[in-house]
Amino acid sequence: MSKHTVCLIPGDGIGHEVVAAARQVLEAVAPALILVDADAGFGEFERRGRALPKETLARVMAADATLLGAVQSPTRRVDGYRSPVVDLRRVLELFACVRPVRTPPLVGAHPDVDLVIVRENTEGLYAGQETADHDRATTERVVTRAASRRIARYAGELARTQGRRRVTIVHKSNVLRATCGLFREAAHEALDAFDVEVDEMIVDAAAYRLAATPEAFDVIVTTNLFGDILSDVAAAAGGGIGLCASVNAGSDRAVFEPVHGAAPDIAGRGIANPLATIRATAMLLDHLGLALPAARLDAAIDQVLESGPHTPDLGGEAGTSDVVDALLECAAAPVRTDSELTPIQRQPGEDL
Ligand code: GGG
Repeated sequence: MSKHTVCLIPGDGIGHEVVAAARQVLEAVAPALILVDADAGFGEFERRGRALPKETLARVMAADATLLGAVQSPTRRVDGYRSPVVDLRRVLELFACVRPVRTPPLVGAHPDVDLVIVRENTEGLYAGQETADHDRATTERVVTRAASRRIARYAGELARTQGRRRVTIVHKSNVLRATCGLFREAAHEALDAFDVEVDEMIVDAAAYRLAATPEAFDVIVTTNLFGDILSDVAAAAGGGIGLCASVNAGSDRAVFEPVHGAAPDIAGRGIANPLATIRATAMLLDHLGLALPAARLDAAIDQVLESGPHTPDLGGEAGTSDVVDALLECAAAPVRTDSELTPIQRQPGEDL
């Protein structure tokens, strides 16, 4: 039996509902996991003065993997506040944000989409290096050759291990010649070492193509803010941000989260779609080597998408708990027998 520890951080808004749903699912499909709770977010800052308390960081560092719900940083400036998401990525050196998008089994979904956005997670505009006085504000956009090569290598490795054919470098080097120019050059240098097709696209063209013909993409590698925006554009082809999951990965730690934010407009109403967080949970289980419960969960998500119940973001009337109940029922049904799994899929002592 595995004794992995998973840290659960609800964060703000619907993060509480979707992480509670994930906890229920984890307890059912991987009962041997040790689940540890921790707090972070703007609510935590308001309550205790720190958005990312030291004890939370310690629990994340001690865990084998972390699941984060959603964080809602205020749009206004608040003295002493920093986004805990940005801090977690920086402190733990979670340099890659990986966001897969696939055609969901939903009527009317864009067909044949199967892409992954690999986003540099530690520098660039999203790193939040800003100064401001009353009349002028600046953001420092740092792009280094080392970080650009590292993220491109990560994209190349991901393409290789997932059997993908092409990596598209997305940038804006026709205007941002220094920063995007360096990213573009370093990404090409790193990807030269891989046996994959490499092409490139200007970010505005990539946004249009992602909206119009998302099936044309395979792996995208890009800088921090571009990746953040493009993954929301791509999420439309994956059934919406209520379905898309991501991982922030470093060399020895990983924090999984839904792509969606805290959705304060529906928080506390019991109608948040938990499926993006549960898809992130399946990715987390896979990361821990628990391939069977991960596959069960993925299959159960697809089944619930196909037959319902659906929350209002998908046009249904179900609540979060209805979706979780249906999902647990699907996950409990036998998907494949153990002997049908290849030795690679079957892990010694794996939870069922
Ligand atoms: N689960 C992803 C999420 O929370 N997205 C919103 C986000 O990234 N917020 C950053 C922040 O508000 O600090």
